[in-house]
Amino acid sequence: MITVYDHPLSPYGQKVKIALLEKGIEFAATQPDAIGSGTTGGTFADISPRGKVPVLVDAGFAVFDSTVILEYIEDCWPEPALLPGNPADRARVRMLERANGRNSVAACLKAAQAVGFDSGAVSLETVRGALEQGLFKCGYRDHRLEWMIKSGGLTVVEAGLARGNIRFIEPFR
Ligand SMILES: N[C@@H](CCC(=O)N[C@@H](CS)C(=O)NCC(=O)O)C(=O)O
Repeated sequence: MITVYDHPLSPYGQKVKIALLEKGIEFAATQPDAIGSGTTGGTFADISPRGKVPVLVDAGFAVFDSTVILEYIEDCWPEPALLPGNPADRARVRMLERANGRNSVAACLKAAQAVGFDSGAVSLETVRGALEQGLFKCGYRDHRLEWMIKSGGLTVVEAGLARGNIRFIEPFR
């Protein structure tokens, strides 16, 4: 059995589940504890050096990063192929972000709706509340930090540093 560590609201997790569903590969999806808090530990910390979802575990072998996972899936289960043979068509597929007509996409959307996405239960206010309680700490990668500074959000970063509700990416363990 394949296990996918993910979160129903993670776009990267959707990529992986959509590929597995398209290929008809059975999997169990599970959510690591405290995702987004910067304090995920245990088995998940061992298999996800940056503490991020998704991670795919296949017979004890763990692969992280959605793009690497998609390549692994394609290598292990080449049929039905998710990429066409022609380079231009392959590039076109790689540029696609959503394909709402597919059952696989609908299944992932349903899982996201089950946790409140689209219903108002998951809103910016919810995220703000989680940030204020320290349950979620906004993670800044280099380009996010650059964007905050360029868009005039330096004071937001400073306030986050003072309140301890932002964090930077830890080096690989
Ligand atoms: N490059 C990664 C990005 C994954 C990522 O940013 N995942 C987010 C959820 S959408 C996450 O796990 N964040 C938790 C954290 O930063 O602690 C991929 O494509 O898999």
